[in-house]
Amino acid sequence: RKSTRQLEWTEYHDLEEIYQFLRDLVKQYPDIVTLISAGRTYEGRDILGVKVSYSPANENRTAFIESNIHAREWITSAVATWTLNELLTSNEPNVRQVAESHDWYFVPVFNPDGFVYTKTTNRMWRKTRTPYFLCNGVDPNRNWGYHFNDGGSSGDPCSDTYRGPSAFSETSTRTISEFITTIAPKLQAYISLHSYSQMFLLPYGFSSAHLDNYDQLYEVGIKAAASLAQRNGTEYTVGNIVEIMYVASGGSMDWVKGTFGTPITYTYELRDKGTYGFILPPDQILPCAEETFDSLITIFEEFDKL
Ligand code: ING
Ligand code: ZN
Repeated sequence: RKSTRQLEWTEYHDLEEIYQFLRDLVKQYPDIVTLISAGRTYEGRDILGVKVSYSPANENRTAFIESNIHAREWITSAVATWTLNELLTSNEPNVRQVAESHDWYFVPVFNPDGFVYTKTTNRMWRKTRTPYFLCNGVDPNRNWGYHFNDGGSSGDPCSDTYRGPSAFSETSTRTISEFITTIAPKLQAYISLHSYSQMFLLPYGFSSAHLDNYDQLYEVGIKAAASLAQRNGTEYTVGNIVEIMYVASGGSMDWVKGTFGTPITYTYELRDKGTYGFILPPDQILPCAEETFDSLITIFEEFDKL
């Protein structure tokens, strides 16, 4: 199919290219990939994603991959789309096993309004674009309805971590949360991709307590970090959000974990550790995606044998 332009992961793409990639996958794998609308935005954009399913028997092992909830973290949607492609095309037996024994949801751009703004106007934009008084935007990872406004968020609309006037004030977080609620009973895993710092973050962002299945997540996280490091030597730290980073309440992973008790919940802070920060050069997309993918496979292999 020469007419469609495949993503190549040698450069960062804009929203329409990413959406076209999703639509093309549906055409290419009509029995396996379906297009979903996970929500919409303040500016009226659709929040597109795909469901990948090799068998209806996989329903109760559903994994959800979130990326680009923060607009400037371009590497996260690049890694997510690469991962999606790899699950569909890899010939490695262990990858096929993981890919075909789970249902997958990918929503590569959680914050389309902010993402478009980073392409047109301000590369370092983080938030949504909803106007509030003299400023624009809510931090969409401080706006979710579990321990909303319980530390590490701002009440100032001009702050980069503005939590919004109320939980789910943002059209995007509210509509995505409604979508997640429809599949939540089946969720085995919720993986959130951020950058940067090279970390595996475990719930919760409002508390340093080791809650729920912290020990299990930590143990598997260490194994995931080891398999990630094996490819290129990239080192990741594993731990509770508050303990290894900072207090941050109202995040999406906290809401999923706290509301539905989803067993596998990780937030990745992808490359690098600050040399380029959010402006990670495109020649790092592939190595970053490959090593991240190795760790994801390890996470599912480890949890599936527990
Ligand atoms: N990091 C995340 C942030 O929103 C995080 C870390 C994850 C906080 C999950 C709370 C919950 O600040 C980046 N880089 O955005
Ligand atoms: Zn982020």
